[in-house]
Amino acid sequence: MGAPAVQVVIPTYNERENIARLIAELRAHAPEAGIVVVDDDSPDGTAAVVEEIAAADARVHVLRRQGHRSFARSVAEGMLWALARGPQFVIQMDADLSHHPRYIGDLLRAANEADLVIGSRYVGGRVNVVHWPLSRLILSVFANAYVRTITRLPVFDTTGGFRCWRAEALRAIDLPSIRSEGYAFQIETLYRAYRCGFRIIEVPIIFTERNAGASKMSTRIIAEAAIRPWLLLMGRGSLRSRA
Ligand SMILES: Nc1nc2c(ncn2[C@@H]2O[C@H](COP(=O)(O)OP(=O)(O)O)[C@@H](O)[C@H]2O)c(=O)[nH]1
Ligand SMILES: [Mg+2]
Repeated sequence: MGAPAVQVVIPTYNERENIARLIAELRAHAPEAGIVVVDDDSPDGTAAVVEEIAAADARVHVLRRQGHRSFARSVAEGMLWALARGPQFVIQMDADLSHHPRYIGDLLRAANEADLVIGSRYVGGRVNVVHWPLSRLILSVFANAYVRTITRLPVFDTTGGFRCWRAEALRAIDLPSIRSEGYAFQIETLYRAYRCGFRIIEVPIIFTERNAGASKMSTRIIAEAAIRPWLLLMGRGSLRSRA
């Protein structure tokens, strides 16, 4: 059994009710993929659930983080762990089944022609979000328009976390130097990929709001995501550019 060509990185915080189902769905849609769950010491025991699954599936791994909780650092650590296993592609996705594994085939197919594929809620002039309260939908649509206007990124879904990276592209954006803590990570990594001149494609997904567990979205996370585009613009001279 060689190392998996696809590694899936899943950050978790209190996803005990979702993670087993997600891994089962992943196995149905991506039987060969490696799966790395990066848990931020969830009080609900998420990591223990994954360890139990990992005992019977050698391609499932859990990274337990301790101390300072950070969505961005969790995803970055998971990605670096995945890259060290020499995959061709690294997929990032949420644990709450909002990002359904049924789309992984679409992401990987598109990845033949791209360096970064975004599973997009907002491609093609449509809003493909199910079961979100109107307030959350307005926030997200506004946030994406805001980020696009400031950064000029030619992407409709700049804040989503369902993405497939070609390993070379993910290596090139220098994950250890990412400064975000929360979901601004999505904007920062996308911006770096764009500035490096990588080919970015969006494929449509239907995003369904979680039905178990709670969202970790917070005012602090929103504030960081609002400031980050300006910081990216100010710092762009220091970024290596292939374009
Ligand atoms: N490791 C880690 N994962 C997190 C953290 N915050 C959120 N997550 C995970 O990131 C994903 C998206 O979070 P979620 O709360 O669903 O955000 P929302 O979909 O924007 O409401 C889920 O898998 C969460 O468990 C964190 O601080 N650390
Ligand atoms: Mg969610």
